[in-house]
Amino acid sequence: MSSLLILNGPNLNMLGIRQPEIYGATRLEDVEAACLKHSASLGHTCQFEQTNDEGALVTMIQDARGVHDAIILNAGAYTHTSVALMDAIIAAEVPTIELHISNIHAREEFRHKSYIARAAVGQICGFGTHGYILAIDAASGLFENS
Ligand code: CA2
Repeated sequence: MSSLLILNGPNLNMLGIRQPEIYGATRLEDVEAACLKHSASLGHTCQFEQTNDEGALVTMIQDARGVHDAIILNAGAYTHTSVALMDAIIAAEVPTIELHISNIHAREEFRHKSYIARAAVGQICGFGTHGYILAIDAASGLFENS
């Protein structure tokens, strides 16, 4: 059994409440339920968190070392700005999958830059909230190959 940590950054608590044309109509609590169910079906445990606080995300990534086998990170807008999150992923040495609901490469130019991408195993974006399920499958593949 492997342990997954799914981290959600700023404003993702608004999922399903505002801007459904970009982020869909599914609420974050429904995404959490689907992630816990899918992880369990693959035999993994899953902790699901959301915070608007960059420092709290850094601490959660640091604390994952030796506790979780993989991190799935939707860092929200911090993706495009945060050297601190990039450094935390590198220091934690926990394989991290970068996740975005929208296709950040098809949006405004400032969203094309990702500091997370430099430290992540890979990136999933543009598949809506189904991306969370795809990311769990990707993490599961990492466990099989390790
Ligand atoms: O597509 C993604 O998952 C993003 O990480 C979402 C971030 C955005 O800044 C990134 O460029 C791409 C924004 C999260 C805000 O989520 C909201 C959801 C519903 C309503 C308002 C904001």
